[in-house]
Amino acid sequence: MTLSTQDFASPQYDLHLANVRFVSMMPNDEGYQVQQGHIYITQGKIAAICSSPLPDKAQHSLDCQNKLVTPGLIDCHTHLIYAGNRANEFEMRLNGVPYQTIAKQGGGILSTVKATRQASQEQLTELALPRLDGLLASGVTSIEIKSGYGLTLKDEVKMLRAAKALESYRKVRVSTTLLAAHAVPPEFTHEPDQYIDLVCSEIIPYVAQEKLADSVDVFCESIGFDLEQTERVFQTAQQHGLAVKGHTEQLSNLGGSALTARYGGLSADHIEFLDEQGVQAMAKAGTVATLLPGAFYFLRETQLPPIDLLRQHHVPLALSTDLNPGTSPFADLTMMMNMGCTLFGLTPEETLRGVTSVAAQALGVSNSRGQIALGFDADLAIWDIEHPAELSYLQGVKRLYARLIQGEVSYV
Ligand code: DI6
Ligand code: FE
Repeated sequence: MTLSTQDFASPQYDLHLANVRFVSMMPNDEGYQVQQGHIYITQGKIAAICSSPLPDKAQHSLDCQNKLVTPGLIDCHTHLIYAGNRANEFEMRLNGVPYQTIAKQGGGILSTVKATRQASQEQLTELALPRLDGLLASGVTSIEIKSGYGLTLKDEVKMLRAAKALESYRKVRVSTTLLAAHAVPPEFTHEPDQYIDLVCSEIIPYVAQEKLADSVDVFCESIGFDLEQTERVFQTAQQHGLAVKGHTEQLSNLGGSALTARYGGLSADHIEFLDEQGVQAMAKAGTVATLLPGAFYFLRETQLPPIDLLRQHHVPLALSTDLNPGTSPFADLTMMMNMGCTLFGLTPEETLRGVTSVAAQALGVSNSRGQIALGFDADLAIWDIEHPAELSYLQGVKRLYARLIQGEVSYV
């Protein structure tokens, strides 16, 4: 099964994916609706979907021999760029020291900040490649990457540039998020408000002007930033035309998700401690709930996100790795689909929506990615599986045949 080039005078399509079975993941579909047919791609977009081959010719054709095609998976919440690792803290936690205590003693996020500040932009990109390769092997075509381990203008910018540079090393689409408000840096330990002044007066304006980030995120938590500080960051982000999202209700209920919703946030993420008021606010604003079972699992949390309430209020559920060195060292999105089912009780169908169409919504790209639909970007994953539920089921076995990004085929 190789890509064959045919010699047609003026082909109407660039690529014909022949004999596919596919799940479109369109919002109004009921169930998976595995369909059979042919997908035609022109200029990186899905130009035709039909049950039998078209008479019009395509320049290239790939016989998929009934393999299953899904939208390319989207990992909508990662901290992929960092230096060092925190295996020692994992060990400390298992010896009984809580995550929050480690953080308060200058470990946790701040230990990664130290290592990340010491690394060059090029080193950060290079260190991220093996982790990125893990995600790509699990079918990822788009990934969001946050800063947040620099906490100075220079180091946050370095992280965002290192993240974007990954696109020139691998076939992947990177969205970037400024998370300067991830932790209070050591220079500001006793003046967190002054750090927020710096974030609002210098870091956000520079990042917006240089177009280094698509969104701005805040860790709204007792070991992060309070509601007032979070709101100042959101206001400034909006003034600079950047979307907002939040790390909210992960370890306690501060009301950060409702605040994120009030600012029209794309997503509120973690949300284990979210209450019904927060759920209602998110439903009203159309804010996506991003579930991160890897962090829940790795921190051995017991408070489950309010999945039933979110369903009742029709809040869209995204699912992501939260890949980071402290709370979710997992570079595999299908493994998160498995954990979404086993730990949070999601159905395999919900998890597939959560890493395709809903993840696209969490990144503000739902009009062009995350579905197999006419006019959408031809970002696809081709799998050696029978049924989409298998993605949430078997783990540790290579099932990805190929990925397509804007119609370009790659076999990793
Ligand atoms: N919540 C998390 O789980 C990550 N960031 C956040 O705000 C943890 C990041 C880390 O521990 O390095
Ligand atoms: Fe996170």
